[in-house]
Amino acid sequence: MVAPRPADLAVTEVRLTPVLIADPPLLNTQGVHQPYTPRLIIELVTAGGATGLGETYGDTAYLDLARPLAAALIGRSVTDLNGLAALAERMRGPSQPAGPDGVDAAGLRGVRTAGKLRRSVRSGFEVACLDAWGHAAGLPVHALLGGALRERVAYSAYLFYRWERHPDGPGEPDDWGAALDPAGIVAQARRFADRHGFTSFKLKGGVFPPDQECAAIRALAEAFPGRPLRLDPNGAWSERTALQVADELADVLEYLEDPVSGTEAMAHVAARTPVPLATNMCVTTFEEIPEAVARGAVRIMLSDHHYWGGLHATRELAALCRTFGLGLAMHSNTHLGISLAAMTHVAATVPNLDHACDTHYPWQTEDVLTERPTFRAGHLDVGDAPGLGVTLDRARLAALHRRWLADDGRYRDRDDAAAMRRADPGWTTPAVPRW
Ligand code: GKR
Ligand code: MG
Repeated sequence: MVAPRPADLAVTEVRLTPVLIADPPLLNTQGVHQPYTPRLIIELVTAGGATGLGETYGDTAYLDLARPLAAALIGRSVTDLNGLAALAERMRGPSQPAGPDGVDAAGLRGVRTAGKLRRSVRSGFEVACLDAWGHAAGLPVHALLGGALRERVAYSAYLFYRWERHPDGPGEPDDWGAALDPAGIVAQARRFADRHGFTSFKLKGGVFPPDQECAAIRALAEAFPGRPLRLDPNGAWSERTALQVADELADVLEYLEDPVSGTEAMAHVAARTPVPLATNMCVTTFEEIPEAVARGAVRIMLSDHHYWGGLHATRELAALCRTFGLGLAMHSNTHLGISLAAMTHVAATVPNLDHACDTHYPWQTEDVLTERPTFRAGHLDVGDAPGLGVTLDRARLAALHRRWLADDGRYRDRDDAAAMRRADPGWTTPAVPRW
C-alpha cells in the first residue's frame, strides 16, 4: 500500500448522527435505565477518501459541543491529535456549564464538569481520526498507538439487578427476565458465562440494602468458585457500611469499586481494609490523581477513554498508574460497538492492564455496525484490520437516528431518576450515603 500523502489526510467532511439505542431496565443507585439512551456517532471523511468512525455520549450538552468542534475540524489533518485536543479545550457549547455542575445524575461518572464534557466529545473525534488515519495507512488503530502487546483483551460480565420490563413504556423487550435477588443474579451470571465465556463478574450495587448485595456476591462465589468478583455501589455507602461489606466479603472480592463517595472517604476506607478499592468516580481527571495518590485512596484506576479524553489520554493515565504502582482496568457506560472496538485497541497497547475490562455491550441488543463484536471465552480479539476494524451499517444508523428525531425529548438526555419515578412517583435521587 502506498503511504498517504499529507494532503490526503485533511478532513473534508464530518457527519454527526445522534441516535437513541434500546437499553434494558437496569437498576442503579440513582434509578433505572430508560428504554432508550442517546449516543452520538461521528463520521469523518478525508481528502483521500478515507472514512473514520467515533462514538461518544449523545446527550444535549455533548451534541452542543460536538457541532462546533466538527466544523472546526474541516481542513485539519486526522494525524493532528494534539491540535484536536487544543481545539476541543477552547470549545464552548450553548448548554455547556462554565464550571462544576454537581453530580452527574445521568451517568454515575463522578462530577460532570465543563472540562470533562469537552474531553468526552474530543475522545469521539480522536477515535474517528485514528480510524480514518488507520484506513488511509492500512494500519490498525493499535499500531498507531504504538502496537498491540496482546492478541485479545479480557472483559468481565457486568451483572445488574433489573426488572423484567420498563416502567416507562415498552421499549424493546428482551428475554432476560427480572433479577432482584441472589438466585436471579447467579442465573444472569450463568447466562453471561454460557453465552460469552466471561470468567470474572462485576455486580452493580447500591440498589438494595448492603446485606442483600453481600448475599448475591456470596451466591456468585459459591456458583463460580475462585472467580474474580467485584461489587460497585457507586459511592452509596457510608464508611462504616463499606468497611462492614469489605470485612464480610474480603475472601472473595477482587476489589470493591467506589464503595463510598469522594477521595477523602475512599482514603479512610482504604486505610482500614486489605480489600483493594477501585474507582471510576472519585478520580476521573488528571488533576484528581495527586490527592488520591497522596491519600492512598485507590489501588485500581478504572479508565474510561470517553471522559479521560481519548485513547492517547488513556495511555498517559496508564503511565501514571505504572509510576505510582496503581492497577489499571476499564470502566464503561452504555455504549455501542465503535466504543467497544476503541476500548479493545487501546487496551491491547497498555502494558499494565491488570484486570478484565468492564463493558455494558452485551446488554445492548442494537448496534450501528454490520457485524457485532463477538466475545470468545470472555475476550475480544484485537485484530489487524485497518482502523478500528468495524463497518458502519447505514440502514441501522438511519433507523436509530429516526428514533432520535421522533423522540419528544423524553430520552434525549439520560435520566435514570425520571424513569424510576414512573414506577415510584415519590422517588428522589438518594442522598449519599444511602446506607
Ligand atoms: O449504567 O447504571 C449504569 C452504571 O452505573 C454506569 O452508569 C456507571 O457509570 O457502570 C458505571 C460504573 O461502573 O460506575
Ligand atoms: Mg463504577
